[in-house]
Amino acid sequence: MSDVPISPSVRQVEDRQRFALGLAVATAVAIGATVGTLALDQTEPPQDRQILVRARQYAYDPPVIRANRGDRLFLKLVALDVVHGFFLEGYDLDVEITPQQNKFKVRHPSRHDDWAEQEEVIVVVDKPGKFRFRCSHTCGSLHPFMSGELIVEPNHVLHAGLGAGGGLFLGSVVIAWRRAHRASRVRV
Ligand SMILES: [Cu+2]
Repeated sequence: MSDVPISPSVRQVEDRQRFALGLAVATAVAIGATVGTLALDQTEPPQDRQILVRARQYAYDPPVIRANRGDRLFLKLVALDVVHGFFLEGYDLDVEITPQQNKFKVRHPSRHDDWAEQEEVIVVVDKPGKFRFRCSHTCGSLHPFMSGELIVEPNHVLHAGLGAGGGLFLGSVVIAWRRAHRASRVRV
């Protein structure tokens, strides 16, 4: 009778220690997987993409620009007929493009800055998603319909790695918990 209250508490302490060890291992595995994936991801650096956008009544060529998150877009814009605009939603960029000119005018609407003449505009696409670009300079009757789309793909490699890390972590927690649970039942 006298040793009965002592042995369950010792067992509980041992189980808790075992569970804590399992948890520590699981955490290490998860961190390792994530860090490993990040390191792997860095071996595929973001790309620089040279993109020529031709604007004419009432469309852009290309109508769709595709990139991956982190890429740098080196945009050159030309107008083939009349003055056009290129307002890129989500990236705070507005451009005015005049025919027969190598340079175009660039401004960042949220900064309320003046137009700056540039031969190239660099956009780092750090946000995944779909972003409309549209003509911001009235260019004719169908001007309101002149638009295109920038599609920025997320970094799938990174996402997959984080998912795998999380999955390994949860799996290891479950295994550690079941082992601790089974050990306590065996000894009863
Ligand atoms: Cu236009």
